[in-house]
Amino acid sequence: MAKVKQELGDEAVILNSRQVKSGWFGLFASKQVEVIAALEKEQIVTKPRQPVQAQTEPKRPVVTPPPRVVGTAPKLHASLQHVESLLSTESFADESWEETLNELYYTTKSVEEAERYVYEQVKSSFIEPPEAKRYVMVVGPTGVGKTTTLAKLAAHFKLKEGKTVGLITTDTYRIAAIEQLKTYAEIMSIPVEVAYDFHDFKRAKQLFARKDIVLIDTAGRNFRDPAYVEQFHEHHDFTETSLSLVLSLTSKMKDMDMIYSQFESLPLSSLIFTKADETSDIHAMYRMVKRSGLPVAWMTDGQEVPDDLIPGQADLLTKRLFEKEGWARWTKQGV
Ligand SMILES: Nc1nc2c(ncn2[C@@H]2O[C@H](COP(=O)(O)OP(=O)(O)OP(=O)(O)O)[C@@H](O)[C@H]2O)c(=O)[nH]1
Ligand SMILES: [Mg+2]
Repeated sequence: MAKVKQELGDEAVILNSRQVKSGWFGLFASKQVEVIAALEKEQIVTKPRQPVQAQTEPKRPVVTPPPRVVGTAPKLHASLQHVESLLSTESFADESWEETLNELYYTTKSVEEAERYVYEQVKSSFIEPPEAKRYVMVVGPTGVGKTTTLAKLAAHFKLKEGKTVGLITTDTYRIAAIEQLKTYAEIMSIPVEVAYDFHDFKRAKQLFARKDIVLIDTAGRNFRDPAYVEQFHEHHDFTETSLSLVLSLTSKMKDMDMIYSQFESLPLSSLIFTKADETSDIHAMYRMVKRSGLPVAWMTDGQEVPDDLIPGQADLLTKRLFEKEGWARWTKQGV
């Protein structure tokens, strides 16, 4: 950096550096470092720097690099390091905003402008969630927080929206699962029906015929059975059912991808992300939204029923994502 600054001035940035070998067929080779540095975009200078090498070694001819390293994503200006660290995560691997960001920064010299660009890109990927249909069903793997989220939703619809609510659980594998939902329902004075099969389910729906909204809990393991999935399609009318896939933000990206593949054949209408409080990387949400093209109905950030529930509005999700990334400044500025 000192050498670069000496030649190009304080404004110079290092675009790329790599080790190069010299010598005949590797003989007498010594380690050298080739550095590509630049000033303003218009005046990119790609000049091989004096290779850094031991004093005792003879000088080697300098390797002249091509004017621009094709196929290598341009790195961002040093002032945009926090942006670069976000973009280098797996969730943003498919995006190529670096060039635009550099251009924006070189033209405006404003970190805020570059931040605003990323913020707006992320925000525009979140589709506003449609209003919940009369039946709201949650699906997803074991332990992601389906039942807890359903209890939060029951409280939300009853207390905040003043609706009449009914609960149906089709998760009958564990007695504890039924008890869990019944306990929440009792506290909120909401009726619960347990459906052991599709026949029971139909009956439960009839019992709740006069409820404004009916929330349905499911067991993740059912969806591993192709016969169940086939029946599931037959027995549910998805014109009146919002089907939400629940994903935990604490899952590894690879696992989240796999879970999504397992459920994507269902007529999903939205995603629900849970456990935002247990991870600092909530940007996986961005990747799943891009992959599925689905809106985020809700996000949850704690075990407290009914408090820890956030509506899936684009501005709230984006703000939350950047807060978690430690870009506190964004929220203060209300970018
Ligand atoms: N920290 C945190 N914990 C949560 C959140 N949502 C749910 N949990 C916890 O996650 C655990 C599992 O939640 P459940 O609601 O039972 O999950 P489930 O998907 O219904 O699980 P199964 O019915 O066993 O498939 C419980 O301890 C919940 O309190 C959240 O947003 N944040
Ligand atoms: Mg459950």
